[in-house]
Formats: sequence, C-alpha cells, structure tokens
Amino acid sequence: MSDAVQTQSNSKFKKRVFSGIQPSGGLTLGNYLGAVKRFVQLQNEEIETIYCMVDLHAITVWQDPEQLKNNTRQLAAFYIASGLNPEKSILFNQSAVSEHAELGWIFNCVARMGWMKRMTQFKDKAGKNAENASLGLFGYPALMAADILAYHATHVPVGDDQKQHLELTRDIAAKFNHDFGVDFFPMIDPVIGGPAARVMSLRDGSKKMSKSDPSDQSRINMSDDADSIAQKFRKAKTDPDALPSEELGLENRPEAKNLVAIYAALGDQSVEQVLSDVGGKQFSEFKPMLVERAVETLSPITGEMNRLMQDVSEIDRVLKDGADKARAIAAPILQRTYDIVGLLRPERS
Ligand code: AQP
Repeated sequence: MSDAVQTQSNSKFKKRVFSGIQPSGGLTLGNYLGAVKRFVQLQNEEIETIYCMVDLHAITVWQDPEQLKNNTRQLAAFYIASGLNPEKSILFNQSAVSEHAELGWIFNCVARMGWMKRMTQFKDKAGKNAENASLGLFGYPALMAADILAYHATHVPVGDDQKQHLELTRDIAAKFNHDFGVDFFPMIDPVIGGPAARVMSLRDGSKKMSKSDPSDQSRINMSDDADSIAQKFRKAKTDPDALPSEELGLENRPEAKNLVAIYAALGDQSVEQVLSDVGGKQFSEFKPMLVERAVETLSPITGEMNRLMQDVSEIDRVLKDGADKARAIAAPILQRTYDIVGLLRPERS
C-alpha cells in the first residue's frame, strides 16, 4: 500500500476511497492523469474503491438532457477502458443513489455562507455573472462533501484544483461532529500529488487544462485520434531553450514544466527521472517522444471506450449493479445521520 493512503487520523474508520467526475462531456488528459489514473492505482492496491459519475453536479450548469445521458455512459466507458473493473470498484451514477442528495441537504444546513463564498471554483465558474449562476453551483461543495461522507470514505483522489473543496469537506464533517457531539464523520485525507496533479493548458502554462477552455488546441481530449494528439503537442507553446537536466531548471518555464510532467505521468516516472534522460534535448526532439508516449497510452483507451459504447445496455447494467452496492453502504449511514439530527424516518426495507 502506498504512503499516500496511510492515515492516523481515522483509525476507527475502514479505509475506503471515493471520487467522482462530472459527466459534462469533453473528458481531457487532465481528468485522466489527475484523477482516473490514480483511481486505477488505488483499486489495484486492494482498497475498497467507489467511483461515481456525478451527474447531479453536472446539472449545476445547463446540460442537454439527451447529451447528459450519453455523457454519463461515455464517462462509465472511460472509467472501464482506463482500467477500473466493476468487479473490484463500485461504479455508478450519483443520481441513482438518492442518499447523496439527502445528505447534501443536511450539509447545506451545516455549511456556512461565508465558507461557500470563499470557494474559488465558484468564482471561476460563475465569473462576472454570479447573480445569474444557479444556487446549485454555489452549493456544489456541500453536495461534494455528501458524496464522500455518505460512504464514510477516508481517502479522496482528486486533482489539485479540488483541494479547497476537500478542506471544506473536513470543515463540514468537523462542524457536524461538534454540533451534535458525535464522532460520526471521518476527517478525510486528500490523495493529491504526482507530476500530473495539475495538468496545464497547452497554450498557456499558467492555466489548468480544462474542457471549458474555448480553444480546443489547449487540451488533449480523450476522444482525440493519434493525428490530433500529434498536431496539438507539435503546436504546444514552449520556449526556445533546451530541456534542463534538473527540476530546478524548470522554474519559470511553465510550458516546459507541463510537457515534462505529462511525459513523466504517462510513463509512471518522476520528473527527475525524465530530466536525467532528456536533459539537453531540444523540444524538436522531445515533442515526438511525448507524442509517441501519449498515443501509446491514450489510443487503446479511446478504442476501448468506443467499443464499450456499442453496447449501452451492458453499461447500464454495470451502473445499476454499482448503484445497488453503493446504496447498501450509504443507506445505513444516512439513516444514522437522520437519527443524530433528530429527523424521524422509518427504517427502509
Ligand atoms: N487539468 C487537470 N489537471 C489535473 N486534474 C484535473 N482534473 C480536471 N482537470 C484537471 C481532475 O479531474 C477530476 C474531475 O473533475 P470535474 O468533474 O470536477 O471536472 P472539472 O474539474 O470541472 O474539469 P474541467 O475540465 O476543469 O471542467 P471545467 O472546464 O468545467 O472547469 C477532478 O479530480 C479534477 O481535479
């Protein structure tokens, strides 16, 4: 088991991993390296792993209904094609397990307005139009806390951009435990790190690679074919210098740092290992190496996703099975939460 998943703070809680991705379309290399690749590693460490398609989060901004259904299945296909095994990990969509929304409401009543107002992702996503943003977008982090804590999960693998939301999850758990005088919800441990905790835009090394960037050239999509991947990396912004042989040499070179980090993460290497091999090379030599490694990793995943999408009834079966397993864990936790809060709720059969 890796050091990243050792915890002292939650000795009374069983180790359990939870994470999710929004089925809002346009999966990127950032989602793969920052999230799903870690999901697979944790699954293969024989820890209990629960991975969700967070469709209730997706509708905090407008989604076309038919497209949303398709994106949810596509995300399930991405999970499976990337190496998540429905026999080992619980895979399901959030709306199929109503405990998420129910616990989310309770956490809306625990979280404070002031905490939510500090969330930078809301500010980024709502932009200048905050008055027009949905209430759901503002309350997003309370639902995210419910996603995690409905399973008493202890470890949450995410990209670096989710750090603030995970801190808020800890605050919500601590306030709940304190207000009701219980030790009921665990203090989660974020699992963030590695060279690809924050994959940056190919056009601007100071911006996160994101599906909502207006420029398609800024990102590698999981649906891109080998030619598009090659073309995007060839055109990726760089600087005129050769690659350094040590990490320190990447300071103040955000684009170079990003490409080296992507190369390292794709090959399960550290940045240091990569630089000891490629230090001194020009980008004209390094970029083709990067393309080769990216195509070698991503093409089989894209091919498998396409194959899985040929049989949506099988994907729906996996999701239903996953939802049944997820509910079996979340229902007793929610029942106990209602009891702690003082809500009368007959036990469900
Ligand atoms: N660029 C990234 N680098 C590392 N990790 C990333 N993640 C997303 N982009 C990067 C991680 O993927 C998981 C799913 O995130 P999400 O469903 O919340 O999607 P997102 O973060 O909203 O994805 P985008 O592309 O950034 O969407 P927009 O453009 O709508 O903001 C998380 O673990 C996230 O950290």
